[in-house]
Formats: sequence, C-alpha cells, structure tokens
Amino acid sequence: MFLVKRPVDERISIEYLPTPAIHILLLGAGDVGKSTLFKQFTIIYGEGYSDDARRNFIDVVHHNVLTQAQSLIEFTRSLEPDLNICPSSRLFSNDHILPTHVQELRAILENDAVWRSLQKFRHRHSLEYFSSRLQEISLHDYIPSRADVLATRTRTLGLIDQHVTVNGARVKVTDTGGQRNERKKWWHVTDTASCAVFVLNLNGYILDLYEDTSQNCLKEDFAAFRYAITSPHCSHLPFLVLLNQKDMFQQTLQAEKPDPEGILQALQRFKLSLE
Ligand SMILES: Nc1nc2c(ncn2[C@@H]2O[C@H](COP(=O)(O)OP(=O)(O)OP(=O)(O)O)[C@@H](O)[C@H]2O)c(=O)[nH]1
Ligand SMILES: [Mg+2]
Repeated sequence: MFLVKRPVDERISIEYLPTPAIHILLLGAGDVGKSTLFKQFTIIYGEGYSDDARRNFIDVVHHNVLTQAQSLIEFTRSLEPDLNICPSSRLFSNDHILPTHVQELRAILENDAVWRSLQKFRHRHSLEYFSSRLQEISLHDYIPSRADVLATRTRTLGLIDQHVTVNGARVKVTDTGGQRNERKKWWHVTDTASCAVFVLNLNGYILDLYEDTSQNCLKEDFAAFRYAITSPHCSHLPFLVLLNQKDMFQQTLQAEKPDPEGILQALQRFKLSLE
C-alpha cells in the first residue's frame, strides 16, 4: 500500500512503495484535478518544466483567459440578465491578450456582478489566478511560470503516461480524461495498473456539470466513483480516494461568513448534494 498526501498547493509524498515498478491510474470525473496532480508528479519527481516546455503553455494560457472570461460574462448574464457589460469587439476577436487589452479585461473581472458569479463559476480558480497575472501574460516575452502551468485547464482526451522515480522506485502514472465520453477508455489500462487514485472535487457541490448543467458536479463525482468501483475491470484494483480542491471548498465556506447560520446552510447544501 501507499499513501498520497494532499493535492495542488502542497507537495505530494509517496511514503512507501512496495515494488520497484508501480503503475498509478488517475481516475475521476472532469475538472476534478487529475491532470494537475499529473503535472505535480512531473514537477516533483519527473523532468520538471524547462523554459521550452513552459513556452508550450503560452497559447493555452491566453486561450484559457479569453474563453473563460467570455463564458463568465455569459454565466453572469444568465444569473443577472440586466448585466451592463459590452466588451469591445477587439477584445475577444484576438486569440492573444495584448497590453492594450489588460485594462478592459480587469474592468470586466472587477465588475460587481461578474465578481459575484465568479464564486460559482466552474473555472474560478484558473480565472481568478490569471486575473492577477494579466500584465505579465500580455508581454511579448512572457514565459509561463510553473504556477501558471498548474493553473491552466485543458480537457484530457485519451490516456497520457509518464514515468517518474519516487524514492528510487520506478513509477508509471497514467492520466485519464474524466468527462463522460472519456470514461470508457479507463478500462484500456486497468489490467496493468497497481492502484487507482480516484479524485473528487470537494467544491463541486456548488457547481453545475459541464456535460449536463442540470447535474451537480459532486453528485457526478460519486456517480463516476460508483461506475469505477463496480466495474469488473477494477475488481483487482486497490482504490485511494482523494478529496481535492480543499482550498476552494474552504473559500466557498468562508464566503458565507460572518454569519454562522450561513456556514450551516452551506454545509446543509453540501449534505443535500450527496443525497
Ligand atoms: N484551487 C485549486 N484548483 C485546482 C485544484 N486541482 C485542480 N485545480 C484546477 O482545476 C482545473 C481543472 O483541473 P484539471 O487537472 O485539468 O482537471 P482534470 O480532472 O484533469 O479534468 P479532465 O481532464 O477533463 O478529466 C485547473 O484549472 C486546475 O488548475 C486544487 O486542488 N485547487
Ligand atoms: Mg485532465
């Protein structure tokens, strides 16, 4: 057995590995943070991200910020139809953020209504994080930092492997796609896997699912977990369940402050989302 401690913002430590070759399979619904863990394996135990490797993320960062800002405006409008924001045509017609766009983007993200809806926005972490980096991102010589790389969001399609060394042991890690139409591919690698790390997003209880907005993300996490754990393909696999995005969960609970009543209501909503 092994123990994996904490996600994104803290180091992952694998304390004990029984054999020289371990194959870890990262499973879970979409957006829970599997690829982010995969990137952390690269940073902590693998090749890391050289300048060249980080340059490959430049387009992803620009694309993430622009598309997420656009969907946030649409999302805000669905919650507050009177929203008074008209982005200039040049802002979203470009596929890159230029220095001349920064002020307008900032103004949009700082709008009160937009800020309120950001709290329930699927890509909150990524957009909130990059909103403090707009100036740097817009420069022609911008190279994403490792933190930028971790904050990017790209849906995983298929299966991606990497080999790392942990305390002298060779470990293969397989990242998988978690959206509904990706999950059947999980079975292509379960035969060789030594264990599955099943990732759930604790903060998913306030989010709607990308594939079906009538579905709650945390409920979907449990449905995906049931799908994996009851599959004959996984009957031989030990599962480790990782409750991820604790930082976002804490922020959501804190946003209900200072009213203790509010915290109780938030916990009640969390409980209801599990039923
Ligand atoms: N704040 C915070 N953000 C996280 C955490 N884990 C992941 N994220 C962010 O959540 C977003 C989605 O993470 P991914 O790792 O791409 O999700 P995934 O599970 O690989 O999604 P699929 O590839 O679609 O299955 C990214 O923008 C990450 O930066 C976390 O623990 N805390
Ligand atoms: Mg992924």
